[in-house]
Amino acid sequence: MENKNMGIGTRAIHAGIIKDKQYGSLTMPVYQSSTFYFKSCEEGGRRFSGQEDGYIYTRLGNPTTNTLERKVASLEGAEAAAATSSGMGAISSALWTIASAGKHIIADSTLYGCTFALLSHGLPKYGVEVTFVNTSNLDEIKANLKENTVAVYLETPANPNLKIADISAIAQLVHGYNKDIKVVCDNTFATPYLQKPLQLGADVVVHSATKYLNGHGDVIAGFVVGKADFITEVKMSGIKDMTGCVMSPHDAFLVLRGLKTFELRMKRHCENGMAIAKFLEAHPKVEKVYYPGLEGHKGYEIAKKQMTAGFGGMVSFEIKGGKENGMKFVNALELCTIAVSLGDAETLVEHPASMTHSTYTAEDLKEAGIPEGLVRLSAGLENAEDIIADLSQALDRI
Ligand code: LCS
Repeated sequence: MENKNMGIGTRAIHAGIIKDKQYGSLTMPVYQSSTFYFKSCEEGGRRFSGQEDGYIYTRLGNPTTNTLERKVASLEGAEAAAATSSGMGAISSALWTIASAGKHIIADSTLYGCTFALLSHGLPKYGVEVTFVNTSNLDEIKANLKENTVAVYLETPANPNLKIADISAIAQLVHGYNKDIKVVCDNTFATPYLQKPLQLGADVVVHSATKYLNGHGDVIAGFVVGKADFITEVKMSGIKDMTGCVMSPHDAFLVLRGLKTFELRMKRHCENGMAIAKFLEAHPKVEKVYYPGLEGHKGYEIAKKQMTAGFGGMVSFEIKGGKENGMKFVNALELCTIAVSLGDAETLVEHPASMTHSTYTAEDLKEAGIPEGLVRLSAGLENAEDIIADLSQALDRI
């Protein structure tokens, strides 16, 4: 079933599904098989040479995984998608397909930590040059575009400070300079429920499907999404030969199941995110709230333009009194869970200065733009009043 005019809730359930003719199974079965038999050497030959469609080996394709890829491509309004075993698998497979020694990438300086590590250490080790800029400032991108630039990489909203970049303005600028440069956008925080970067002019979308797309905290998974030719290249080079980071059929099944409630979950995440952000904004013990749906947020106008159905479930905020009070607050939470990751049914909270960035000195934190009292919260699916009651009692105990 493929009808681009249907709503995202309908497509999250039906898109990509080919009805099971053998047994009439409602859900896509898990084809938990590493390999697929051929009737003859001749048939095997035709499959390997591409003369005949059909499965060969699960690293090259699998019916359960391919169903999920068609569904995610439909959600992003894209020609094709490649499923990977993690978000980092998606990002590294995409960037290794695009870049090679001697090429140049422009990346935003606010990125998920492991993406930052890939761009600052991993790729340069093999001769790829990377320049970090603030992609919210178009002049910084313009000043760094060069003849060998092959990609501009960004997250919006960005992890962890929810900085917003203007996807369509960036795509126009970059493609005006050279139409072959790929604008790559990590859409993990917004998801296609809120934002479709390809329709805004980006060339490639990457996802950590570990988060909202699966939504149940029981899978590590990722996607690369874009034009069919590029996705074929990612599958045949970036995934098949370079990273090998193929998604398992069982994980594909879990993400297919998670996506059935995608629209319902995203609506609730957004409602809870907004209610929490408003509560925190009015609280005297909170210095600052970073939520793109608040009018005071630097990127509010752009977020309103490009995030069409809400502002997401991620809220970062700064507790007055620095690291000590940040830790006191997080340790006092009873309903909210102290954990990294995001986009799950449970509200998850992390304090970068004492947890993910605990090796940073006070100076390092300042340079990375992470205040010592910063707390990152992923609004879950609980009732907003219960989450807020927990935040309130923990703030009272500081
Ligand atoms: N992109 C973003 C924006 C992320 O937040 C993450 C993981 C990744 C990519 C990588 O995806 P993975 O390989 O884990 O599926 N973010 C995490 C976080 O903020 N806490 O724990 C993981």
